Formats: sequence, structure tokens, C-alpha cells
Amino acid sequence: MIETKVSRGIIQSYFEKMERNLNLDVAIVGGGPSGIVAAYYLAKAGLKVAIFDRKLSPGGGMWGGAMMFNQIVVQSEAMDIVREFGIRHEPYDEGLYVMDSVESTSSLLYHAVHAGATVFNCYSVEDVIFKQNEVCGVVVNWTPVLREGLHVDPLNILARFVIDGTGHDSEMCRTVARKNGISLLTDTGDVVGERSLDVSVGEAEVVNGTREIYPGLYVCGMAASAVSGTPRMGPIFGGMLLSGRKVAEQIIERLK
Ligand code: 48F
Repeated sequence: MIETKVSRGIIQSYFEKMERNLNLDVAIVGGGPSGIVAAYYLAKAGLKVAIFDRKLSPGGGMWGGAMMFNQIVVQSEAMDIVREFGIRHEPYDEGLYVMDSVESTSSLLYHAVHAGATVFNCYSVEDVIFKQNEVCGVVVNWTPVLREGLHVDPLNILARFVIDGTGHDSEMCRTVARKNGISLLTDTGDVVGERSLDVSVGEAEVVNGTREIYPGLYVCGMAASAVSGTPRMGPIFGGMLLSGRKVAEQIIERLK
């Protein structure tokens, strides 16, 4: 009966997909623009990479532009990435381009998945796997389980490297520091917390701050700003794209 076939098709293919991703090269926590760009370049380099995002629709803060005015701004330094993802754009002012935020977000996702990355939506990463003072995987649960406060254990996914792309809260960095009595590679040894807005400094620092913050744990995007205590930058997205590409390049180099 077609009714059973529909259900079986979903269940079989879903669990095959999940099983293929139990042992990753890179687990990316957070499918915001920086995490998606990282996934694209890592997958393009032939690495096994998955994004885990707690929302039904990954894409983070890119869908809504600013104040839900669905346009974004990207500066010329990052326009080669915009072109690589086939996002249509218009020059706006010196060194600045505007584009549709929905087209931009969906293009990032489309190309990351087509390059070979897997996206697991509705997954909340609630912890990391931590062995011999290294981060080596993620602990995942259904977002609705956590939202309902249900007492249900999570599942474990091993990864050679984990990227914290969780945005303003830098959740993975916070969790690793809080639970394991270790120091992150920051001024305080902990998450410093992002500073108030300064566009040019924030954009430069988010790229500078993209790095391995603890053995096995990298940061990109706003998580990189928040962990190091550098300014937020608002709805200009070049820094996010450049940070995503930089973290991918660092890991690709490491795994050579
Ligand atoms: O915040 P977010 O868009 O990440 P980003 O790549 O980009 C920041 C910009 O959108 C914007 C900005 C630009 O100038 O300032 O804010 O740094 O997306 C983060 C994603 O991580 C998911 C969350 O649902 C969002 O889609 N996320 C956060 N914590 C978890 C998580 C978690 N513990 N488990 C799974 N997903």
C-alpha cells in the first residue's frame, strides 16, 4: 500500500542518512551564514561534514535582513564568496553591495548541500564529547524534547573537529568551559561576551577571531566575536561569509 511505502521511504532513508553521519570529519553546530559557508568549503574539499541546527529552518539571522526588512549588505572583500554561491546583487555605495536576504540564505543552503554537506534541522546540540582534554564530537537531542523539558537522553556523534557557529551565545564554548574546568584561548579563559556595535572593527575582528579556541573546537561567525569580546556589527554579512571560509580553510589545512 502507498501509505506504508511513504512512511517506510522516509524512515529508511532518514536512518541511513543518520547512520552515515555518526562519525564525521567536522560537526558544525549552528546553521547560520558562517556555519553554512564553512560546511560548503569543507564538503567541497571532500570532508564528511554535517550541520546541526535547532531550528526547523536553518539559516540563522540571515533570513530577516535587519528589522525584518529582507535585504542585506555585503562589502567588496567578501563578494567573491557571494559570486561563488550565485547570489544576485547590486552595487549600492562605495565598496558595498545589497542583495535579497531570502535568496542569499537559500543559496548558501542549496550550495552547501549540493557540495555534499548534510543538514540536520530540529537538532539541538546540548553538549560535546570530551575525551583526554579534547573536544571530539557532539551530543544531540530533538529540539522539541529540550523545549518541553522531557527527560529523554540524547545521542552522540563523533567528529574530528567541532565548529561552534551558534551565533551571539557561543553556546559550545560556554558549555566546554563550564563543564570541564578548562580555559579557552581567550583573555579570561572563558567566553568574554560580545561588545556593543562597531561595524568596521566588528567585521575585521570576527575574521581575526576565527580560530581553534580549544583543542578540537573551532569558532566562526558571531560565536567568534562573542567568545573573544569583540564588537557586534549588525546586518552586514561579509565578515560572516569570510569567517565561514576561514574556519574551513584552517581545518582543511589541518587535515592535509
Ligand atoms: O546567529 P547565526 O545567524 O550565526 P552566524 O553565522 O551569523 C550571525 C548573523 O546572522 C547576524 C549578524 C551578522 O552580522 O550579527 O546575527 O554567527 O545563527 C546561529 C544558528 O545556530 C543555531 C541557531 O538556531 C541559528 O540558526 N544554534 C544556536 N545554538 C544551537 C544551535 C545549538 N545549541 N544547537 C543547534 N543549533
